Amino acid sequence: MLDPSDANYDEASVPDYVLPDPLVLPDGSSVSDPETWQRIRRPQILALFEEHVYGRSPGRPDGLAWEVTSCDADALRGAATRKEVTIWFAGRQGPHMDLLIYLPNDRSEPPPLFLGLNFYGNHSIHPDPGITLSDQWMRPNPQQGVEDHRATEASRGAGAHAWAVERILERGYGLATAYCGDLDPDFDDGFRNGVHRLYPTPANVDRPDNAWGTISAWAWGLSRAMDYLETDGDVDPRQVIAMGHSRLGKTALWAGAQDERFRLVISVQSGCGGAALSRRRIGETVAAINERFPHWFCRNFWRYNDQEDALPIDQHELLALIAPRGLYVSSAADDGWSDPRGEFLGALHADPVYRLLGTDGLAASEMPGLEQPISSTIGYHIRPGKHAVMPYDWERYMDWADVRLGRPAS
Ligand code: GTR
Repeated sequence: MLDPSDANYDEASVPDYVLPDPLVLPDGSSVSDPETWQRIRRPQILALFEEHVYGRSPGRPDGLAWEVTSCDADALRGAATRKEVTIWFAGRQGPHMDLLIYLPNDRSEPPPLFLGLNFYGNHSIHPDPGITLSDQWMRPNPQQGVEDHRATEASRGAGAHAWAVERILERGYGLATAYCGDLDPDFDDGFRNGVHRLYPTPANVDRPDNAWGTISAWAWGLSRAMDYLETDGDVDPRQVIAMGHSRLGKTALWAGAQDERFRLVISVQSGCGGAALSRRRIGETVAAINERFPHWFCRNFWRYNDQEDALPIDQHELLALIAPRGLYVSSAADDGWSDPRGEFLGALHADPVYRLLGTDGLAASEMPGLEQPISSTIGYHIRPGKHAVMPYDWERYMDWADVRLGRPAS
């Protein structure tokens, strides 16, 4: 099984490849106006990603319901209002997602808000003792205080380094997050748990090869959070920013591609199956990701293990599906497994679609140096260091979001 220690990181080994052109229709004619993109080409590309990569998701379920389970207007020493909302997917039983929301108390109107899934439960993002401790299954991780697949009191705040909660609030943004395992626990169980079980195939043995995988289930959850946020008068639902790191960055991109309610989308080192071009075959490859995480994508994606050139799309076209909405791709220099150059090139090759739709696209033709952020409609930065979300990253996302949302620099 190919893991990060025996992958290829040599740029010289990247094979020659030809990327599919998002602005060419199957009959060979060009897409030369926004209307043809929006009406014909965009749905075609979206359908290809559903069919060949992530699998097809259901829409909003009829049984969707929610309940605000706690609200503290004096959280974080008075800086924030903290709400917890349970979102039920099939009536008030069975799978549900617990959404944690922080809103800055220093606000005159409903603020824009970052929405992203977390890896180890809402209680992991901040030591705030008022956050309900998750009782869901967790991946084993002693550093996160996880014992026997469950969170413990030691889990509180164990992932806080990745969430600049105080800075987000100081800069006038809200934050909403939910545990990805509420939607689908991150292991291969044949899709019997999580939200997949609400949509069973006969005996779950004849799952179609385009049935939704785990990343699709997580992305679906972001849309269900959005369903709720649209009803919460304390946030501005037109200014919700989907963001995520790594596997949850792939998730944010796929959610943003499918659901045009997300105003801005931020990918943090999303790598293979995220912002990085699959055809480069460097760092994590399609075969490596499918072997290590057989549940993340749809079964059809397996056909492209070591056959990347046969893919009818590449990941720049996933990014193009977000156009003309703002998209920020960020990389880390020591994270070769995510292929930083491939992430930049994904953004660069989405640029023609962004320009067709009347935006400034990506204001760069070469990969910038370290800590030289690009702040066009497609934003990008690469910083020194490893696979992580750092305070530097958050500051750049907020600088960029301030521009995209027309807010005064904060
Ligand atoms: C790795 C995986 C990557 C990335 C990462 C993460 O093991 O190979 O695709 O998603 O996990 O989510 O942290």
